[in-house]
Amino acid sequence: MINLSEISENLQRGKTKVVKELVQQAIDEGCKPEDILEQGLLHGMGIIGEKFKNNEVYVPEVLVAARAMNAGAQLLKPLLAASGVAATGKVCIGTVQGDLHDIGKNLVKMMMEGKGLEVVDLGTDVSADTFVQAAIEQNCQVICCSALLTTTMNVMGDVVKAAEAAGVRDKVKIMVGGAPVNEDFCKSIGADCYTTDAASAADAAVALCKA
Ligand code: B1M
Repeated sequence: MINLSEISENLQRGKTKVVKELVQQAIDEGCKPEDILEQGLLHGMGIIGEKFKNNEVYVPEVLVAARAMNAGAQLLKPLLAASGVAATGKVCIGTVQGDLHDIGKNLVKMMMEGKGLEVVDLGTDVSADTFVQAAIEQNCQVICCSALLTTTMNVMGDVVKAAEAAGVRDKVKIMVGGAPVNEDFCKSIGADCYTTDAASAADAAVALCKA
């Protein structure tokens, strides 16, 4: 039986091929996809994050770890989405302007799809106007903004203002999340909902679409 810490260790070393093999092995052995994600992939990414902060590893190491993380997560996607039922709403999601971090955003997207939501992925470095235009043109009930940098989180406030300026603030809900964001920040910019992680973001988006 596979030890999920092997996935974490190989992710930290950026061994994409090995990570994919181990994730597949864990799936085949019947491990819960949530456990593979939390105890394998996210655990490894968390350690890389700490080392990055302490200047023990640098951007190239983080990038290869991120690639391994995404490759492993792709294998889990159909399993995490397996509980999905008929679409319960439509949302758009992106990482805000100036910010290229997309691992968390991709996880949020995956969980939302797993709940049956239709998700329009706007990618990274998304301007406030692009979020709002996409929501209008694609008829999204919720705009989901992710930010990982203290220098970019303020773009979320611009999204709220852009929705007001476009006259759609009463028609679209705005959700925010990402490591530097919290409930107080969410309230201060006038957004509708903050959640800490991908699973609760998906639950909250479903609730907002139903409301
Ligand atoms: Co960057 N980076 N990075 N980085 N990076 C951080 C964020 C940092 C905290 C590291 C550090 O120094 N401690 C720091 C930010 C400091 C700050 O602002 N206070 C930082 C920095 C400084 C930078 C650069 C400026 C470094 C440089 O160039 N000198 C640069 C900026 C580039 C840019 O964006 N313009 C940079 C670059 C990079 C890489 C490209 C190397 C790479 C990104 C690769 C990629 O995403 N494709 C990278 C990475 C990987 C990280 C760390 C190590 C890991 C982030 C991650 O993916 N975590 C990160 C350190 C850390 O977080 N410990 C760091 C795993 C992911 C699953 O978690 O994204 O938090 P997270 O998502 C969670 C929740 O936050 C939540 O759900 C997710 C899962 O449950 N969530 C939402 C996210 N979005 C949500 C939306 C919601 C709800 C919940 O509703 C809509």
